[in-house]
Amino acid sequence: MKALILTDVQNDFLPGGALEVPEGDTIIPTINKLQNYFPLVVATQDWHPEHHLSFASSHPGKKEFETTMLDDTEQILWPDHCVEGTRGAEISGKLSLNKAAAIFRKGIDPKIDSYSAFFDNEHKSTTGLSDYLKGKGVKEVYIVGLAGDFCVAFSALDAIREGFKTFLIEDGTKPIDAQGFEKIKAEIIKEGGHIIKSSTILSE
Ligand code: VGL
Ligand code: ZN
Repeated sequence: MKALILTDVQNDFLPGGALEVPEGDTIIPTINKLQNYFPLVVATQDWHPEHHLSFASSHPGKKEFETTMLDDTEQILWPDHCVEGTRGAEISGKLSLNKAAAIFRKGIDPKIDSYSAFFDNEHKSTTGLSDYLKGKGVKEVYIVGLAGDFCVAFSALDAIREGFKTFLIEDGTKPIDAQGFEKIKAEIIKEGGHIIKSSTILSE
């Protein structure tokens, strides 16, 4: 069984949003088409309380996109984004959600960030997504959404570790930083993941 994971297609990650991904909106028509080819579709939502520790505004003297240490993990300090209940945190109205069986929220713990759809950045707590997928007999996961170099890539790496055959659909995502994306794609391949194009699926 195959599952498609729609990662963080939220207003704040789209052009005009608080943490916009360049051309992030251009992937939405592709993602909408892809959904028809999967028996299971799930979505994720970055969902932070106000004053989340991943926000630069929570660290006086620090600027956006600088880093700091949170516990023993290096944390990039982001603009305030995807604050629970705000319009920026809403999934884009252009994304079809009719086929989505469930939405998994992450980043809820005020003190720890969570890029991956599966675990927080320190692998201390799970979102429940892995057990959910395994419970449905999923063996292969296909990942799309935003941002390619963060939540999409981290989700792919965790999916591999969780034992899923893992595919990142390259034209179903856009990165914040193109160079960082190239690096982490190489890591995904090294770990046994696959980078594919949507045409492989849409022509089936
Ligand atoms: C994301 C940075 C901070 C993402 C979420 O969805 O890729 N990136 N929070
Ligand atoms: Zn976030």
